[in-house]
Amino acid sequence: MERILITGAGGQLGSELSNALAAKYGNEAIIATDINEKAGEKFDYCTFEILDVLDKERLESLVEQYKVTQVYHLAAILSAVGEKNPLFTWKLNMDSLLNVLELGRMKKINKIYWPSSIAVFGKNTPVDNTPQDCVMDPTTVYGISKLAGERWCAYYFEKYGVDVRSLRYPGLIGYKSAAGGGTTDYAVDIFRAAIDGEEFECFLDKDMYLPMMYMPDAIKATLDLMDAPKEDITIRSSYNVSAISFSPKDIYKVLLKYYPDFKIKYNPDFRQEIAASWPDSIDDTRARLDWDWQHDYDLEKMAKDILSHLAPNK
Ligand code: AKB
Repeated sequence: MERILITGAGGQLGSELSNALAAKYGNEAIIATDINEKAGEKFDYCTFEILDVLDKERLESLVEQYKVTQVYHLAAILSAVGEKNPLFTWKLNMDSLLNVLELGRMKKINKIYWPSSIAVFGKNTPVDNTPQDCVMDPTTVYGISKLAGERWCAYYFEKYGVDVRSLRYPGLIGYKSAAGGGTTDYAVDIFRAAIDGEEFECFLDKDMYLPMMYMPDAIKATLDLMDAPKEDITIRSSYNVSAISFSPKDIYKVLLKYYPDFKIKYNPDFRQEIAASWPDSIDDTRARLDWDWQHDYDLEKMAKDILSHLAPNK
């Protein structure tokens, strides 16, 4: 029986991925962990443990206690927040990944999932249809940690045979939990403002195109990658995956169809510079060839789905 430990389970991706993994493997298979005790409120359906991912001994003892077979290591500090404390971001993002990879090397777990990001790309990366392999010169500490992490994943696979798999997520858009600390988060927050009838202040320029993905597609990509036969996985650093690309102006136009009085004002801050260093769109041919990746949601379909689930707060 699989026993799956998820770090950072209380986060935007973690809460939905934990649910999807519970639906697939059964509630008793899931050990959701988070540093934040309050996150436990989301996990009445499965085991929940407090875990600081820098605490290597506790991580190892949880793995032994619950006979864990797979770790989904999601805990990380994202791009915008990471710039406020670069050294701690590096420490948290890198040391925690190495703690998990070491469990793989010691054969204490069989499989690892670790997310990378489009933040691995930089100013000299081709902007359109960014290839899997190209110049990568990230400008944020988050991006640097993801690029180094990708190399560590490939290293642990090649040297020690650790079955670690990874995706370079675009901006992820969900409505079930708040986003936390990313440059792409405006595309999550704009829905709440539209529904609540508030003017939205956008921290990116109106024409700032970025690759994005609706959460159900991100969950599907993750589960498909983890299910793929080992021999089909030809990339052990991290796969490009893509779904949609849009700008703040594009998403605003879609929301106007539902809320004709919705107002937006553009007030770009330091996140605009981060976004400008990232690609507009991603070439994910390898994911499509290796494990049949296909996305389901475009911008219109995503917006319709999100708005059908959200109600005004007031
Ligand atoms: C961020 O904006 O930092 C993240 C990401 C693209 O990895 N959403």
